[in-house]
Amino acid sequence: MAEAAIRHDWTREEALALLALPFNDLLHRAHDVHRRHHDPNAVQVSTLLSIKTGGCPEDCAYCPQAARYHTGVEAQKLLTVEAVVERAAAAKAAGASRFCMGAAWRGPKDRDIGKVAEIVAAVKALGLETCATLGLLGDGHADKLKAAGLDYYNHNLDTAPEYYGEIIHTREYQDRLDTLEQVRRAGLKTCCGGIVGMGETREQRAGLLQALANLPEHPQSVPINQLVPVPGTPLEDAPKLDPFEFVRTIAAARLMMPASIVRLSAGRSEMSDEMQALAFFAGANSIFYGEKLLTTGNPDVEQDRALFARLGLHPMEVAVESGTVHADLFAADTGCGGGCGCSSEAAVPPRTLRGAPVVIDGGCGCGGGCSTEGSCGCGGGSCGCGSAVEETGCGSGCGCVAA
Ligand code: SAM
Ligand code: DTB
Ligand code: SF4
Repeated sequence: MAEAAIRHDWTREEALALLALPFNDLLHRAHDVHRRHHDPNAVQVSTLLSIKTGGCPEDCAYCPQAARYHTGVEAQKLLTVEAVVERAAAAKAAGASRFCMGAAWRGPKDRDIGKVAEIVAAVKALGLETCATLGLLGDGHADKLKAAGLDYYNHNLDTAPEYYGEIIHTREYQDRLDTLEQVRRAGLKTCCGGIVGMGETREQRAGLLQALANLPEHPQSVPINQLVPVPGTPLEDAPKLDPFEFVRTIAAARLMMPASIVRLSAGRSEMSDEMQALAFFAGANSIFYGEKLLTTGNPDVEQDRALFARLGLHPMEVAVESGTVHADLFAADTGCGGGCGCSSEAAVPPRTLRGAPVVIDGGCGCGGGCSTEGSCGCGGGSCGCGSAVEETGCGSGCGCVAA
């Protein structure tokens, strides 16, 4: 199947025409393109942590962390390296492959960047992909973050250029484009999307997608957030968006940025399982995983594990410097990679990679009798190679058949 063209010349009319297609036609087209570019059953799994909460001087009308709104979010200082590492390790153990760190700043000061770089390096050392969202970047900031091991920088366009002035007055659209330029120049991957359900029109949703798709490079990751209306913010009473309109936005994002990972981002707590399933069908292939976003709620891990199992979804495999990591939402129950006949095994689907069985080394601890232990020879976690052990590529000298 041929891949769809990667275009940067989308007109507003074209984007709007996609959003206006009959729902079935739109979903059919989006799902077709999705299958040509992606494994339709693989979903990238990221966990988010607010490393510096609240007290932000900006006036983003959706944001519970803006100091000027009375939302009950208390301002806190930047977390310590140790505190962040503890949360990142827990996220990894629960099955996340990327750790995204957010700070309620207009942008980091020079003195902040060194501290965040230290945090990024420590999280990266756990074998996780790293992402940060710190606001507008100053000279040299992106390079320093890249040098520390940052993989992605998240900076959203948020909405269409012509609606932006209704939402934010303390920074310009162009400021955002400038930060995105710095991110690309530093060789970081871009995570850039927006929010829908802020009272914008369909044409303005088309405008957001047009602005994203016509960036010099499509963002590798495109978060589509549904507004989480927080009491105390100017948008607390924004009219609720029709769920089909949200799914249409995901589908159009998939069609306009065929190779990008599209994240079904904030707002999942308010979505039914059926709506999320439609969004995955329409081309979403990433989620935030874990009970909290930055300050608001997200589905709990058990709910997401159950949803993945019901839909036959599996976490996307990601490449990190130490090899390939198979995020495994299910293994986290006992740390066992499955195949051992333990009580949680029923929840562990069989895994293969390029046709070969995959052994997850989670410190199995199942007391032996695990069929995969026998073939791997690593004793169920004593091989010491870190995270995911593949029979075909462990490379750690642990004595497994392929080592
Ligand atoms: N302060 C930095 C900035 O604004 O770039 C980083 C953190 S900020 C919270 C990151 C993004 O979260 C925003 O650009 C916005 O898209 C999203 N966001 C914030 N509040 C939200 C809400 N109530 N609902 C949905 N998305 C939200
Ligand atoms: C993004 O696009 N969405 C995330 C992440 N990037 C930083 C943030 C969602 C925040 C939702 C409101 C809150 O939890 O404070
Ligand atoms: Fe501050 Fe970011 Fe919230 Fe805007 S979105 S108020 S910049 S934390």
